[in-house]
Amino acid sequence: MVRSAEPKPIVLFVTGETGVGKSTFIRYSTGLDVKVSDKLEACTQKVQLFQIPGTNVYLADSPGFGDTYRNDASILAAVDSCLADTFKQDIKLAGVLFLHSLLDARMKSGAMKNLLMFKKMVGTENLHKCRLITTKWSLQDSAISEQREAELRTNPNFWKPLLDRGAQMVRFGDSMDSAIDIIRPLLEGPGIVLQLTKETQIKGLKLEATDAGKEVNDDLQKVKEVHLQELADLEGLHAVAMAEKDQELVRQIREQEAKVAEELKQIEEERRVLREGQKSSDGFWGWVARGVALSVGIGATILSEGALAGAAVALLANVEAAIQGRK
Ligand SMILES: Nc1nc2c(ncn2[C@@H]2O[C@H](COP(=O)(O)OP(=O)(O)OP(=O)(O)O)[C@@H](O)[C@H]2O)c(=O)[nH]1
Ligand SMILES: [Mg+2]
Repeated sequence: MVRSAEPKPIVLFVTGETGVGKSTFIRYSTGLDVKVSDKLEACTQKVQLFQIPGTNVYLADSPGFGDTYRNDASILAAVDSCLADTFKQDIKLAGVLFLHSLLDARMKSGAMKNLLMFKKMVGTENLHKCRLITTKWSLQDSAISEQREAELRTNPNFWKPLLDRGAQMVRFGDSMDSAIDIIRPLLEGPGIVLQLTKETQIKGLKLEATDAGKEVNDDLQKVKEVHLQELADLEGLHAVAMAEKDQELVRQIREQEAKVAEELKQIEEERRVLREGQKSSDGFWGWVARGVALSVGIGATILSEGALAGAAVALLANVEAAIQGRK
């Protein structure tokens, strides 16, 4: 079996809004049976590693940030923990893949939120190692996709500033070849340390003091204020309902108050995560340090030993040969 010349793992971080096709991209890249969502709700819940079989290349699949506050702090903490451990273990982060689906006519709030978080986590100096990947080309007329692609490229609120500073825009063509073509050039050259990692690991900042953490914290604060106002309004209504002895209305108000109180509790929990971060006993790459075989069983099982996984090995072997040939 062909093995990479480098003994240490090389990792690519995969990010983007829920449902854009992160897991699908990893499925194509690795030939592994990565769980893909078929519903609207988010499928990938935590950061997971997938190895391209027979190589030392790993893809870190991460959950998308929501367009509400819900789990954003927990997601950011999980991402920080994975990247921090990658940094501490001196494992090469070869690049970041930011995926975006072309199916939506407009940039919705979820897409904008993920773009903003991407910018704050990565840092301008690392954009040359970032690929902005458009997905789902096969699901609609290519003229529509091309029009949306052009808008992403030229609009200063979307991808233009990132492209101007070194990021590259690429199309994902629903195939293993296409995925490997995107990955291949990133494997060369030195790795990067993301802004988020520099902030937490080098400057020693708490998550809440990082650029990305501040963004999440601001969102949490805004939602908290809305909920506190809601509680105040409900209290007023409650008094009226009591005066009118409207038992049914009182019951409904109490129910609503309990819901808002629960939301506020969750917001406080998310803020706690931002203050304290996420502790992982073993570290993200602990299994490598312990000498556990670089198996494909970390995130998934091989889809098909022969066809897909074999193709990945062959493609990456070509990559390695090409890199070695140039040295
Ligand atoms: N044809 C096609 N379908 C895609 C592509 N990317 C994603 N899909 C479909 O879109 C849906 C969501 O894809 P996932 O890969 O689960 O998306 P995700 O980004 O991992 O989503 P979360 O894990 O929820 O964050 C699935 O039904 C996929 O089959 C693509 O490039 N082409
Ligand atoms: Mg997923």
